[in-house]
Amino acid sequence: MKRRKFFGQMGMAISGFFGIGSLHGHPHSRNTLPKRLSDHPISIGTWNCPDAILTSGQLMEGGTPSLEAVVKGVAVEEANENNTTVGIGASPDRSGRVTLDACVMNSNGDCGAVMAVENIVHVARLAQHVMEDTPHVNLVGLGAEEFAYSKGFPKTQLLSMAAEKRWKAWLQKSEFTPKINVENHDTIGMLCLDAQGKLSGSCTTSGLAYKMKGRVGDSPIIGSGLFVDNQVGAATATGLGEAVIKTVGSFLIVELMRNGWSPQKACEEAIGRILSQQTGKPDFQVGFIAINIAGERGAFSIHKGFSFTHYESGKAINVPSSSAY
Ligand code: SD4
Repeated sequence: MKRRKFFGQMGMAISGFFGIGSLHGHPHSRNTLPKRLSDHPISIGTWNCPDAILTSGQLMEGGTPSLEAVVKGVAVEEANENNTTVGIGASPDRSGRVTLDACVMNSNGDCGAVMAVENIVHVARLAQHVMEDTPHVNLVGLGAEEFAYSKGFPKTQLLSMAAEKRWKAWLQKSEFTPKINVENHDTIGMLCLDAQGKLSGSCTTSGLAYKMKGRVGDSPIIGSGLFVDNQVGAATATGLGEAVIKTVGSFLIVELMRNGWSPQKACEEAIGRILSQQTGKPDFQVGFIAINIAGERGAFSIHKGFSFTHYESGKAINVPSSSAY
């Protein structure tokens, strides 16, 4: 039954994608994509990230395009040693290495990503270089690191003393249990819509604390951790990446919006898709945020505790997300 429901829903999304049918007529769909309500820039990010959101929002107010705003915005968290899931100060894998993942996507549908990169703080900017200066989309590991040096990025020790201490304490038991709490989930996914109506996004993370060496989650995977389509909207994810990858969550949300779903209903459906693959209440967290080109936003998570931050009239406002449980 569960499988039938899942494939039924998938079929609807696929038929919309190929243009051989549509979701119009579905209770959550509208007949046309909404028009933009105002030309005020919009910035929205996962979790409580006021400084990052203020940075991107104010840059766009000053005329900076959304891609530059989003990369500079997430850079605030990459440089924040107190954020244990992004950039410098992040938690290492179980072998003690801090490895970072990031991606960017712009209003033309161009994208770039780096995965499992050591010694580089600003991996979202590095992903932008992959997008703009190489014929590729993904660079991983040492290749990405060497590419960073060729672009002038400095080599930086990412493992902070505090993170090393936490890792050594974890080694005592070495139990890998991705917990539903903010300490394990501070990945920043950010979506920006500038005054010209150009949409860009970025997602940057160290992934799950004490992951296996070589593990890559959803955050740098285009379509899973982030997807942007300037005709429709954008979505980004945080939480247990394996669950997001299995349902290609961000792409799903954008496709539902293409078929007339509001960002909120589309986020709820993407969480529903994950839940339909589980028996009972899952012991992991996933949260999505989305905006459409009209500037409407949505957010939904499996469990309580997820929040998002958005830019409004010169302020960054943190709002708790609604959730399935
Ligand atoms: C991952 N989605 O690597 C990331 C983890 C995360 O806040 O979102 N942490 O699976």
